[in-house]
Formats: sequence, structure tokens, C-alpha cells
Amino acid sequence: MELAIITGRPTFKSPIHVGFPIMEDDTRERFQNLLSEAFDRNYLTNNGPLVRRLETQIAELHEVKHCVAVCSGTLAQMLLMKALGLRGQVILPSFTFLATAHASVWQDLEPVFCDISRKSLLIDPDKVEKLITAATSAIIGVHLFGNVCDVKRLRTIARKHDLKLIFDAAQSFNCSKGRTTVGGFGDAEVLSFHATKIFSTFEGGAVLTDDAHLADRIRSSRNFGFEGDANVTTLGINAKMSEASAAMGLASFPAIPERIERGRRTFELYRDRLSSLPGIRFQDFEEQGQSNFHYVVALVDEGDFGVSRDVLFRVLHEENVLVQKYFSPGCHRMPFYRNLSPNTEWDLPVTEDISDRVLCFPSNPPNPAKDVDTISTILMTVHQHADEVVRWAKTNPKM
Ligand code: T4K
Repeated sequence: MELAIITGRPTFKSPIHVGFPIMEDDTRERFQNLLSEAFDRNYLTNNGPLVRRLETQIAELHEVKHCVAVCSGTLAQMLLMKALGLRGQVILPSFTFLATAHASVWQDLEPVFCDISRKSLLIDPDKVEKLITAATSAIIGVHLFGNVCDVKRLRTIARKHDLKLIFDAAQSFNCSKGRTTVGGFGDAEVLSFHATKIFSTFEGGAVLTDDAHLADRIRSSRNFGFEGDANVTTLGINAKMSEASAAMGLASFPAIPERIERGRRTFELYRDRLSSLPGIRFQDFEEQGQSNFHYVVALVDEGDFGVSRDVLFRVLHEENVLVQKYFSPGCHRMPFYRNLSPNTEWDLPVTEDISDRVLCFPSNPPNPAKDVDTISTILMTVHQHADEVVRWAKTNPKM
């Protein structure tokens, strides 16, 4: 195979994305029918019947008493933090999508970044306790890439220090650990239904909790703070989910098992095809849990592979394989967070290392067997011609 950096012709004619909307033919048909239903009813938002139906289905799937659907995962986190009355500092990983940290800053909380575990890529309970101060009000775990945090140890720490424990489960629709499904951990968990997620409502998210009072407070605050028809006792906002979004979610529901199964098969194709390629290691999935296989995550070891993650990223983009560096750099390296705490020296060696090496591959390419095979061949060619590729990168610096 000749690489596009030499020929100027990408192997893939159309771009292959990591995350993009999934829409099966029957999902589209169900969506259109549900949308017609909403128009026939002439009821398009404000806790409509489709939103209520969706909430029931999500709560049942995640084996939790309450699901409060809102218009994004980020808003869901903000409302949850407000409803829990969090104050001062919250401990969270820097290795996450910015939304986790942003939601806390919007609530006037100070994010305190914690390092991650090298094996799971999730918040490291061993590092949490020493970050706790008198100002800490919560620990926020983030279940990333289909893996679930070490909930048991985080719960022990939270109880010992009388802290709230919540989880950003934006990426963990229908995942579980042990016998517990995501949704039942900590005080509450937050899902995202963004268009690029395995389960989408265009934009959307939800808070899952077994706490009825907490769910009521969030229900009220997503609707300007109204309790019943007229009373407003707290500051609310408009974070409601529309009927169109709920229709999209309901239409997608039956497709979830097949999407997860397709993701699992694709992940296995990558792992089998590339198991002997030096310097590319795919993420371990939790043995005692269920992943949704929505992300295929690898770590690049430049020494063994011959080419750095950043150069490999450029080479793959030249081939129209639009791999993503989730999450690089970590939040603490973003100028906004550096300016927020300019005098803080973060002690995050694993985050630094992993965010320099992580690469997410397309988990749902159009022709999985053929496309994974082609992507694998590109990787092998890069490894075989590493010196040439490195020379190309040096003579073609990134603009
Ligand atoms: N916490 C975590 C751990 C999260 O991962 C996220 C979201 C959140 C919190 C916040 O939840 P939300 O408030 O979003 O509900 C994407 C998503 O926008 C974001 O939702 C997601 N995480 C994050 C991991 O990925 P970007 O900026 O990297 O990619 P984006 O949305 O531009 O799309 C990626 C590619 O997909 C594009 O290059 C083109 C393609 N695409 C995208 C859209 C939206 C399409 O082909 N069609 C589309 O409609 O953030």
C-alpha cells in the first residue's frame, strides 16, 4: 500500500468519522411516525407524552427509579450540581470532555483535577483522598469509553468525608459494572444523548437517580423553577427536552442492542488484526461489566511504533480516517483552566502521558470488516515506513 502522504490520494474517498449520527432505515421510519404523532397532538414541548415515555424507558433500561430528560448532557450536570447544593471545590479528572469541568464552573464551583489510573483511564481513587480539603463538596467520576469507574472505592471515600458522589456517564448509555447498571451509582448520574452518541436525541441528556426529591428539584429547575403551575421557589432555567428530541430517542431504542453488538464486533476486528503491531495497544474493557463499545481507544507508544500519536493522527487524516484525540490536552492544559488557577501546579503525570498518546478510531465504519482491514493496513504501512513518515512530518510541519 502507498500512503496518501506520498501519493496525495486518500485511501478512503469519503471521510470516516469517530462519532457521527447513526440512523438505520427502520429508526428513521419510527422517528417520522412519532414526529407525526406529536404534530397530530399539536403538543411539541413542555414535558410532553413522548418525553415522559422516553424517561420511563431509559429509567427501566438503567434500572433506576427516576430519569429526568433535559436538552443536553452539560445542562443535566449543571442542574444536578445545583440541585445537590454543591459548594466550593469538586474533584474530577482532567482527562474528560471539557463539559464536565465547564458544568462545575457554571455553578461557581472550583474544579480540582485528579489524575487517572493507567489501566482504566478513569479517575484514580488512590489519588482522590489527598485532594480533599475543607472546601470539597463532591467527587465527580467520569465513566469514559464504555468503562465504569471504581465506584466501590469512590463511594467509600465519599462516605468517609461526607461528600456527594456523582458520575458523568455521558458516554455510558446502557453500560454496567458487576450487576449494577449505570444510573444506580452515587447520588446521581448524567447521560448525554448528543447526535454523535450511541443513543441520540439530536441534543439531549438526562439525570438518573433513585432519589425522588432530587429528581423533583431537577424537574422543577429544568422548567424555570416552576413547582406545579405557578410557584417558583428556586432559580430555574429552560432546559426542557422537546418532543422531536424524545421522538428521536424512542425511535432509536430498539436499535441499541444491535448497535452495541456491531461495536463489539468492530472492536474485536481492530484488536485481532492489530494484536501483533508493536506500539499500538487497545484499551482493556472491564471484565466484570458491559460496555457499549461506542469508542475504540488505543494508546500509541512512539518508541515501539516508530511514529508519534500526533504524526499518526496527521497521516490517518490524510487518508480520510478522521481519528480523534479524545481527550487531549487534558482540561487542566486548556488556557481557560490555566487562567482560572494560574498558580496551581497540577500533579497529573498519568493524564499527561495518556493524553499525549491516546487515539480514538472509527467504531462504526460503513463496511466494518473491510474498513478495519484497510485502516489496519495503513497502520502497518506507517510502522514499516516509520522513518519516511517521520521525515514527511518534519518537512511538512502542521499549519
Ligand atoms: N461529558 C463527557 C464525558 C462527554 O463525552 C460529553 C460529550 C459531555 C459530557 C457533554 O454532553 P453534551 O452536552 O454534548 O450532551 C463531540 C460531541 O459534541 C460531544 O457531545 C461529546 N461528548 C464529545 C466526546 O464529542 P466534538 O467536538 O469532538 O465532535 P463533533 O460533535 O464536532 O462531531 C465529531 C464528528 O462527527 C464531526 O467531525 C463530524 C461528525 N458529525 C457530527 C455531528 C454533530 C456528523 O457527521 N454529523 C453530526 O450531526 O464533540
